[in-house]
Amino acid sequence: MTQDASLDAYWMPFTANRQFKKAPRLFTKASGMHYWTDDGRQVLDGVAGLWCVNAGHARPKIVQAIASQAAELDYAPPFQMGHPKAFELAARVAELAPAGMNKVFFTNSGSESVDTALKIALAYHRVRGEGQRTRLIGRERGYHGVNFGGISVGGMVANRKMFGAMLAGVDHIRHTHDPARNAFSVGQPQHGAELADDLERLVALHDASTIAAVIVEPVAGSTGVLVPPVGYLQRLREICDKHGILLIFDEVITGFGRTGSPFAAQTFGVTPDLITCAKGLTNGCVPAGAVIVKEAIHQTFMQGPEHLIEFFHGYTYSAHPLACAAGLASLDTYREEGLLTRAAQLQGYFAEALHSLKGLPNVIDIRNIGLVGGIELAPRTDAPGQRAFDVFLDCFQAGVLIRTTGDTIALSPPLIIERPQIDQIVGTLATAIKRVA
Ligand code: PXG
Ligand code: PLP
Repeated sequence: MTQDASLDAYWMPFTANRQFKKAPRLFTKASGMHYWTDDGRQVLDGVAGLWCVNAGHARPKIVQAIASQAAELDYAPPFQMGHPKAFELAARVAELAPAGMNKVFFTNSGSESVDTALKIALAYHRVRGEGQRTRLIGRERGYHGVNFGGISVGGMVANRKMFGAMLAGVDHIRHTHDPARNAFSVGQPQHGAELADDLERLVALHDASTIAAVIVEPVAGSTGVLVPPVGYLQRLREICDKHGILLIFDEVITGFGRTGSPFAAQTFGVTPDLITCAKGLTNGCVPAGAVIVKEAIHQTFMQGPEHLIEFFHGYTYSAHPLACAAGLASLDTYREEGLLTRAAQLQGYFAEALHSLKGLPNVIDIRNIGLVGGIELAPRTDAPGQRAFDVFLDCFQAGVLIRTTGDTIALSPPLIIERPQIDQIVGTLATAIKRVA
């Protein structure tokens, strides 16, 4: 098949461009749990767009809020100026966050939230007179977006290897994936809390006095849905406290209800010092992200002459009026429909459906928490990722959108999903997995 010339100019992100343009997959409409393709086929959304459309698509209240906001106040400069909805949204986000985390810095994406959080951590230590704490610690297999800070602390080799030295002074603790002990765990795996002690190894190597912060995803998403072992995050918190290291939870995927609470911090009962979020903040409708910060950290910055800028950072589009309007309407929708805790109610049914795939050809692990699931397939010899991608194509043809990363199939449906739709996703997947050799 030759390529359609009208598709030429767009260099697509994280896409096999040449392959895609020979057989394009285009969505032209969305509503509720569904997309429609350009050839009019309905596709059930098993991934909430890209882990972001938590209340489902084209929700009237959100659509209306964005439209009215565009007409009323299209843009307001965020530096030395404000607009009411920015303050309102910050307060609403703070209300949802764990107690004591009540300051909110706005960005436009998860990647920007991550780089913002890392900068807050560095500046915080410097303001407190511990400017030698410059080291940032990530985790193997972590995904923290694509900006230089995020790929430096990130732990996915394909996202790092092309980009030189990245940030200096970064190290990584081990990942928690341990299929030998934990394969097919339902919910949190039992084994691996001790992997948090790997941070002690880095403290012994670098000395705690050089370490500013540790960043982890409470549930790793992009790398294939890795659920934290029981006790792991608690132990990480204890070690950070012991050494004065800030703990950053990257909740870009887990934020806004994915694991059954507003934030995964609440699901797992561990409060970090900073939370990065994006995606569900605006139900994916307008690009936006945020960093939620503990009161005491923010307070540390609020000293010196009052006419001075406390933190030299921000984006032209921080707290964009359209994003704030979309954010407020999204939070209203989540609240009215109980969506931020709905995953807790559905997770038993979801888990049972997912784990029914155990025993199908090539299925080597199944992982789940809340309304997120990972089904790992054995890679084909010499063609890693291809088997899962073929399953993705098969499901797409059969009217279900899933996501693959390597040979793991990831599911994270909109939180409005109903049980028959869970059955449809898992049934379609089962057929595809059996068909794809
Ligand atoms: N941190 C985490 C934990 C994420 O999951 C980002 C940061 C970056 O967010 P932005 O908005 O800059 O994309 C993410 C994003 C996938 C996939 O393949 C996951 C994400 C983005 C794109 C693809 O599963 N997560
Ligand atoms: N590059 C140039 C030349 C700029 O003037 C600006 C912002 O004014 C930026 C980059 C950063 O853009 P943003 O604030 O949208 O991140």
